[in-house]
Amino acid sequence: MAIIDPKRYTVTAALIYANGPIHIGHLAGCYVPADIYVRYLRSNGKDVAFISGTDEHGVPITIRAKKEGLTPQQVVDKYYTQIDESFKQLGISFDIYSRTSKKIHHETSQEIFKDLYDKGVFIEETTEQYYDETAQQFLADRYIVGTCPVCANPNAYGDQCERCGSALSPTELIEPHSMLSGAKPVMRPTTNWFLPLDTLQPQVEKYVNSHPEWKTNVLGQCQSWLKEGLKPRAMTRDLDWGIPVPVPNTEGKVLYVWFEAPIGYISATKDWLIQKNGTDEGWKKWWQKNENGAEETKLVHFIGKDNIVFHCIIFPATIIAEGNLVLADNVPANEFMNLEGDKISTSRNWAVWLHEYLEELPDKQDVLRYVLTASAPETKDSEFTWKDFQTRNNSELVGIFGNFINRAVVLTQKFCDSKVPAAGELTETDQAVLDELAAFPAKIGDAMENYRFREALTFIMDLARLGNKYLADTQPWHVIKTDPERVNTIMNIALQISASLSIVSEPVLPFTAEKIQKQLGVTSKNWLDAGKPDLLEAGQPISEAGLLFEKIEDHVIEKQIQKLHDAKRANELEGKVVAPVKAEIQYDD
Ligand code: MET
Repeated sequence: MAIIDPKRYTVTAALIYANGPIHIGHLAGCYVPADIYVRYLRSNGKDVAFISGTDEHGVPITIRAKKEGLTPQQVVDKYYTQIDESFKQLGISFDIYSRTSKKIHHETSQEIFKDLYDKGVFIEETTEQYYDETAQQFLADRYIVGTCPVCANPNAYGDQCERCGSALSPTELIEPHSMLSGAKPVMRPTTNWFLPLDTLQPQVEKYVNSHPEWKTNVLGQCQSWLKEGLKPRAMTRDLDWGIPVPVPNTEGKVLYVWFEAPIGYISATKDWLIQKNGTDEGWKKWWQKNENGAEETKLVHFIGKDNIVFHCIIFPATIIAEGNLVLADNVPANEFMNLEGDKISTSRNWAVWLHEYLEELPDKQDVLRYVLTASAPETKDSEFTWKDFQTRNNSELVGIFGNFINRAVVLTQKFCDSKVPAAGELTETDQAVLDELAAFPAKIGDAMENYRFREALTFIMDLARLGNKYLADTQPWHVIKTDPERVNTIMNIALQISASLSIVSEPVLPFTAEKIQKQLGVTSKNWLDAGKPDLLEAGQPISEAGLLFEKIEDHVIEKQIQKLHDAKRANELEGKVVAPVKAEIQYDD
């Protein structure tokens, strides 16, 4: 069961591999919903730590380094900086954006590994793995190339064929050779430490089953793994990039990236405290049960669907074996967002990149946040198209939301001397609108608390619609000729709705909310103040109406679509096949 009324919230967003820039799929799947949730909690006065950072180890980093002719360190430095910067610009309000290459993370994950090792949790096992005698190293699946047994593609990888999309294991490849030296790999014994997921399965199962409130897509994946039966999984790897195994005589071995990466959330929390207070003291309250063994911290992991098994099964198994840490209360993973009818793909450059968006469409952060929330893949895969982006901006943000606030402000300037007028006697219409207004914050909040951000946004837009309808029904522009007193009441109410909108829309549209608050002089950001009929005091000045949203013209959209067509053509010329690529799903490395 979900924790009721926790003392604090630890909210994490996936530690993305620092091997490429951020695209809209990452944002819609994980980062925008996480930020909305956290902003909502903060507005409710909750004690929150919003934790994220980059995952800087594992095979994906080394592959990228090879591709770009850089060292793994150069790759992670480059992408960390870029990712951190673009998240900031989009207003993703992390308390800390850390990196798994930091000393604090190496120490924390080694400590946890050592603790489990000393408790005898791991099984030591020697297995046969492919080894490159020329390069003198064991080969990760991705480093083995050969002919696909399914479609005869001569360049299939040891984990997948990119031509036909089949998932493979290296031993299935025909004529395998090493990507590092071209040599034929040989089988060699190697010893690694395995987490006995099979023996931990009953406890993991109990944990998953105690959360029937989780999203069905998340529970579905968990159940299918559990049904198949969990198998021991190696928590160390033969690789030269990563965190050394803290056990004697283990040169050339590092911690499995999926063992240490989720621990990165804990290290990032420590990093945050160190940066804030000079010491990591106090980290336990965000990650451990209290002295009576009760969980009073609500831990929520925001991730994309490719990370479900790691956050709902493997990391919990580690936590269960460790014994002191809290388990996630919820893992509201989203499905994938597609782009213009095709799967988003980094290798095929089929994506809308955040850093490019921010540059090419400046000051439109909230438009992107809005569109990605309105069409978020909350229950199934969804689709981003530039036409939809344009329509949502022009008809919803400009036509409904911006239009309402703008009218409220402009009419106040015109009819009420740019001040909040005092309300007089209320009509039935006024009272009905104020009653409706009062009910919105709880309704929106309920959707937010239950991770239904699309629904929350629909309600927010309904509130803007309510404002538009109120102005259309009361027609202050006509009434002004006969009854200016009545106009004062109407504008007062319209401004109160606008003020509430600035609070409840803030989680989704923080830049816009800030502008509205400045225009209207709203001082409260407190969710509990939203819906009140007297949020704004009579006499308070209203400042110039700047447009909140602008119409996006066709040529802007056509340019973006053209860019995607160019990418597609370049792929065709390079002979890249348009099969969904498992390499980007990173089930395992
Ligand atoms: N690095 C992983 C990814 O990008 C996420 C790790 S979350 C602990 O899929």
